[in-house]
Amino acid sequence: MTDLHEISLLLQAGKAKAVTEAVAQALDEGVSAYDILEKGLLDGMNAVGERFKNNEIFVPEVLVAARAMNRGMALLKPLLAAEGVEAAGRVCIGTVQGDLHDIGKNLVRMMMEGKGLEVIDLGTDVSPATFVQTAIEQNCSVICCSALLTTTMGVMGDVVRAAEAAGIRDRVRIMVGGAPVTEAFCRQIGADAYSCDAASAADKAVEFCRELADKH
Ligand code: B1M
Repeated sequence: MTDLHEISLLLQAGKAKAVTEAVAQALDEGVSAYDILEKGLLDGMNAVGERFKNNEIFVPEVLVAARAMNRGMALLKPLLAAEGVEAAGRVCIGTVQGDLHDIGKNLVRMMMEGKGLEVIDLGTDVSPATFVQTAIEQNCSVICCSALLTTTMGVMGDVVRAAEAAGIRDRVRIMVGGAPVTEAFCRQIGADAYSCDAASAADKAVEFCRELADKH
């Protein structure tokens, strides 16, 4: 019988092939996709997120763990849909217009997926209109903006204004992050939350999704 904690440990070690094999074996043995997700993959990714937050591991380790997570998830996704497991919420994420840095944004996306969120990745160089249009059309609870340049971080303020102009400000939370972004900047532009790292961003997004689900 596959030990689900073993899947968590394999994921933390970034062993993508071994994770895929262990997930396939657990499914063969009749373990539910939900249990494999919760007690194996998400448990592992939560541990990775905590260690990353505490500076015990760094970007390369997170990326290999996230790759292992994605491989395992690929086997589970169709089954989870069939089991009726609902995502913890839906968010869209992108690097703002004029900015092509995406390593941090990808890490944030992976951590959010690791928390069970459905993440629509808009890529880089994303205009305020695209963020807002996606949030409306895909019914996202959170818009997540990343910026790495002092010359592009101002676009985050344009995203807030575009959301206000579209009349969705009461039902969509706007999160910002990236090396030059600060808590004070977040407040100044009227965004809802600043996170300094990927793990905190994922925690905050889950919190916002829960809050909005309770409200509506
Ligand atoms: Co660029 N670059 N770069 N670059 N680059 C910086 C950002 C820079 C600080 C380097 C420097 O001069 N010291 C500087 C910016 C200066 C400034 O604005 N003050 C700079 C510059 C100037 C430029 C160009 C203009 C250079 C040029 O062409 N003259 C150019 C701009 C291109 C463009 O975007 N239009 C450019 C290009 C590039 C590359 C293409 C070569 C490459 C990007 C590759 C890629 O991303 N695919 C690149 C890189 C790699 C860097 C550095 C070296 C590393 C950035 C990185 O990936 N960090 C960077 C210098 C540095 O930071 N040491 C630099 C690792 C990543 C994990 O961290 O993105 O901060 P970070 O993400 C963190 C948190 O910030 C947070 O979570 C992540 C994980 O904890 N986070 C969020 C991020 N987004 C979040 C969103 C959230 C919440 C948290 O909520 C929604």
